[in-house]
Amino acid sequence: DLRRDCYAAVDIGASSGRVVVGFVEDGRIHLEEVHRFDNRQVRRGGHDCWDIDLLYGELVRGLALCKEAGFAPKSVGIDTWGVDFVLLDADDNLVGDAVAYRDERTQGMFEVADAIMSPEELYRRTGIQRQPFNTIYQFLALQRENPEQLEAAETFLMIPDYLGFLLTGEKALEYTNASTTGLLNAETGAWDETVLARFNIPRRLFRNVTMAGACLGPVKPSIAEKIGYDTCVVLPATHDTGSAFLAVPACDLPAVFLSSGTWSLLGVENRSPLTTAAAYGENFTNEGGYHFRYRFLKNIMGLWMIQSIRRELNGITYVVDEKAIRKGRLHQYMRVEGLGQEVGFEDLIRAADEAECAGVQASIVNVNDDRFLSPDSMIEEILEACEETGQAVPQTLGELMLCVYESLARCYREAVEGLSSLAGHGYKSINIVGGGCRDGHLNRRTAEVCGLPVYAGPVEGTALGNLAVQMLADGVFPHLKAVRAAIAESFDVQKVEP
Ligand code: LFR
Repeated sequence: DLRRDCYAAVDIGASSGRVVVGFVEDGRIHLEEVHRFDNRQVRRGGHDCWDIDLLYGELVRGLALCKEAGFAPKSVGIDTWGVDFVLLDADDNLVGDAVAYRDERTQGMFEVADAIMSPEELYRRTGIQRQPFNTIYQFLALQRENPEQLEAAETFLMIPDYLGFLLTGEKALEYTNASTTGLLNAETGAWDETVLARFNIPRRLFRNVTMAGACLGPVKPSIAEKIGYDTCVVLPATHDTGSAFLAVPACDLPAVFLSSGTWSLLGVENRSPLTTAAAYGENFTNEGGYHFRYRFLKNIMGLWMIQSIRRELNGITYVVDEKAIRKGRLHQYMRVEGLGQEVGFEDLIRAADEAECAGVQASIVNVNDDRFLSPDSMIEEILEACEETGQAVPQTLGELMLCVYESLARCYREAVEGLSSLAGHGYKSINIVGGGCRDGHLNRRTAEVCGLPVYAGPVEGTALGNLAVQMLADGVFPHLKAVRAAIAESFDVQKVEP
């Protein structure tokens, strides 16, 4: 007997993906994770790219596993990280690769862009923070390196749009993720014609955006056969951060939201975009949200630094290089006592706890320096940054981790201060959702450094937000407020006092 009154969230982040089934029983939301898989970049044509075929394979496998777990979801929603895209030709075949946002191709593109339109004007129009990986800069890189790809292309789809297209044969550009391109007008939510024209980005590639909650279409018969049931694809907030913010059961208002994963996305939800000179100066973004909300937030380097340290200690490189898989160096930090064969996150947290107990004074790095976006060695990059600023260079894993945690927490504090000064009022709490809210050390540092109580949970924030929109679309809940209340009822949220 397959359960039908349930929904599947496919949530793919830069480091892992999962398929989670959600349903409501006795007014509570229940989740069951049916599939989890790694995501990594591959080196293709001289660039770091996403392995889209692999991700699609895992997605379909996850949907098939739903059935094995006793579910035949009514609908499926897909969310991923933002900014990245594919181009399709007139026959809907891929043109070029799905280049990953950390790839170096956008280096130097700020200068190119600034000569076309001042960054202040671009911000006034789009409301999107300046980040080297924004889609607009990827387009400028493509114009230089592969103009023939732009000529051959007929369709621009973002990663979740493309995965949805593979399932249904239907094309749509969902609004929340489209806003991360830096090509939408912040006020109207439509493609900014002036930006497209001035940057010479072909208008024909872009169809009108579709709002989250819309139905993309039924899955193709061949897919239904493969997964063992009929279902349709509903568009959630396909930008993972958009989904994550939906799932925040905010306590102690006004509250700051923090989606904690590969990135730490720290901000608030606004009813209108804030594109003033002051907001530009603080480099806060106005990403499009569900139902006329704006995510006013800042990207902070986040767990990426910790994930990279761990991978490095385990001798694994993030980008799978055809020639040099597992070429990672064995580092002196491997010799730290008590570390097992494979370094886990708990080892890193313990090392930081111990250094803290020993009274180590943390060195501080600017975590948002672009040098940490994609360094060859995260460990060496951090050590170098400490050295260059005349601070103590971490000698042990504990000192290194303490440096990362303290630096992250201070960056959170600066962002909260920035939010307060822009809003003209303070905030009463920080609400953290996503995998990072399991990191007890980070929660504690955050509460202490920011001087605010931290509410940690739910862990599966992004998948929950994805499911929330599907449930709203199906009439399970009347409005977002009701879903958030149900989320608060259904999941443990841990309070950490400063
Ligand atoms: C988080 C995220 C951020 C976006 C970054 C790159 O996973 O989606 O919101 O700035 O990835 O797309």
